[in-house]
Amino acid sequence: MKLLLTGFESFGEVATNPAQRIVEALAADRAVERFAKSLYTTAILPVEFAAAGARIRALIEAVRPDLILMLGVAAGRAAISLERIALNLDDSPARGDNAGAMPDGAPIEPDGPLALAATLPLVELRAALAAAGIPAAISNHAGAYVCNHVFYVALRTVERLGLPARCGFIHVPLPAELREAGAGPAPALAELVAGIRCCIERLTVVESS
Ligand code: PCA
Repeated sequence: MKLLLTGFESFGEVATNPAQRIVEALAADRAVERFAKSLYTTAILPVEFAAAGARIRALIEAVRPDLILMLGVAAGRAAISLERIALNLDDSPARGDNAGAMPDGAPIEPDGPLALAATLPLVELRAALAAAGIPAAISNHAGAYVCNHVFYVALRTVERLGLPARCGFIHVPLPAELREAGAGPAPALAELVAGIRCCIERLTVVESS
């Protein structure tokens, strides 16, 4: 079983991206590799539409993973968000990416489908997280910024290569340690790490059963 786990570098007002911290923590946790019985590839993607899309495509082509889990931060959310739909849309007319690109409602692939669905068992993952006491919800789409772009490109790449891979995107909130004082309650970083570990465990059990 080959697992590809990705996070993102920092951007805009997010000085430290918790997605990067979670990927680093899990990469250092060899127990994950044991229960996943996996070849475990991790990567931190740039917050740039074009470069991040090219990188996820190249990673999937090179690794040909069985499970692709991509993580990003959604600073305004309070729970782990399991994303349901990737849109064929880059839309960020007021906020540039880390390379300064500000797409204004452009399709990612002019001839691609308008939307694609995650191929993870989202309801099961939400239940597993709830059972572990970790706040989680299903989100119907991942926005139209770089996370959505990577999510869409990953699903298209899996489709194009005909891989029997499960593929999904999870947004995490800004954890308590990385929030400004008074920004409202949030899970601790360790809780987010435990949540993603729980998802990987659940998916690898589902995968091998
Ligand atoms: N979050 C952004 C891009 C990188 C990240 O971690 C997003 O939600 O699109």
